[in-house]
Amino acid sequence: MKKFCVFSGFLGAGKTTAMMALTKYYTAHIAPAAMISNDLGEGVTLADHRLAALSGVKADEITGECICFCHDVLRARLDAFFDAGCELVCSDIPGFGVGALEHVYHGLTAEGRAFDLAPFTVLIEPRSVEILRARDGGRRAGSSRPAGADDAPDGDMAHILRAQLMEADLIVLNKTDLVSPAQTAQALDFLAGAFPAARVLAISAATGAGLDALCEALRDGAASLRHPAIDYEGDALQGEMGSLSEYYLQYRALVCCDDFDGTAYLADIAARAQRAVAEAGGELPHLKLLAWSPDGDFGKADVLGVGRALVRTRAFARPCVDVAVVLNATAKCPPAALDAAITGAAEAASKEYNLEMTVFRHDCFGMGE
Ligand SMILES: Nc1nc2c(ncn2[C@@H]2O[C@H](COP(=O)(O)OP(=O)(O)O)[C@@H](O)[C@H]2O)c(=O)[nH]1
Ligand SMILES: [Mg+2]
Repeated sequence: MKKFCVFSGFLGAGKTTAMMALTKYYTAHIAPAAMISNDLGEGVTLADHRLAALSGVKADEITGECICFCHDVLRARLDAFFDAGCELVCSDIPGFGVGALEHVYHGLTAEGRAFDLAPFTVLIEPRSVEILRARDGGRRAGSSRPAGADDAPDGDMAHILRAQLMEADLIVLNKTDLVSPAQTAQALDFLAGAFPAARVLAISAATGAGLDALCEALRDGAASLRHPAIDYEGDALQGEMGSLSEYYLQYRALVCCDDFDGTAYLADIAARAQRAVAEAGGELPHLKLLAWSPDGDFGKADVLGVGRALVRTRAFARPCVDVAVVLNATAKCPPAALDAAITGAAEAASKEYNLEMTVFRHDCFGMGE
């Protein structure tokens, strides 16, 4: 069997973490599987792929372009994995993924393909379900009103969340380890009622709960290739998408002492960036901070919003002597202000920790540009 699966979903929902967990679980219990990290930054290895590679997962990346618009590159990556014996390959979508059903699934199908498509999968975390529930304003299942035409106020990205979920064949509620079983059941109920065309299931990519059911759903299920009634060009959706900016910074930091704490350094950058974006009046749905040393040790921190606690995803096992650092962010903030906030945070923290930065890559642009 050769099967391809898109993992869509909001920033920070856990797509990369879930694809890593799925790939490992599928390979161990069903058949060889692999993952592709897709990001818009060009030329260098980005945080998600570096994380997967450091974690020992069979992984590749497509950078500089969305898989929506580079089917030749995507097909070449898939062929390489399928030729190597993989039976399932999953890929995420950069940014927010809205439109991937049309561009990737329908596009590949129209061109002809020699592999199957697994259910179009959309990840969501409990907190985002709460946003939708709060903004629902009495709208109920089966509503004929298209996404983007609801009453959600600006700023909470509810139009993007809703449009993503409308594309789903399979909705995966992730991070269930952070909520109670009753809250999980309530969130699943809401999702099943609001998006009746999709199957819903719950997992925790962190603990592995529910991965067996997810693997079975992808192995046994098929893409419906529906055409959901999403107002892709509508002002509300376009406005939300156009308000986002992408940020990339990759550098090497030379360490001057023998007790440098890489984990604290990442947390320091994260706190400064979070504060600066908040002061600029922006929102920071996802900032990824990954650093690794030549011996393969690595640390990772994630910011999932200006008002949310920093997530210390992984701590360094040892003091570092020399680290490579990748910062990737998507933010609701004009590019110049975002650039100043995050670059300023990295520079200030590096000064504080007495590190000399050698920058390899630095880029920041608005998604609406
Ligand atoms: N508690 C918890 N955290 C998770 C889970 N899945 C992902 N995360 C964390 O959520 C943050 C964002 O995850 P990531 O996979 O980078 O999200 P992506 O932007 O959708 O690819 C990271 O700090 C992850 O460690 C989960 O199942 N439980
Ligand atoms: Mg990711």
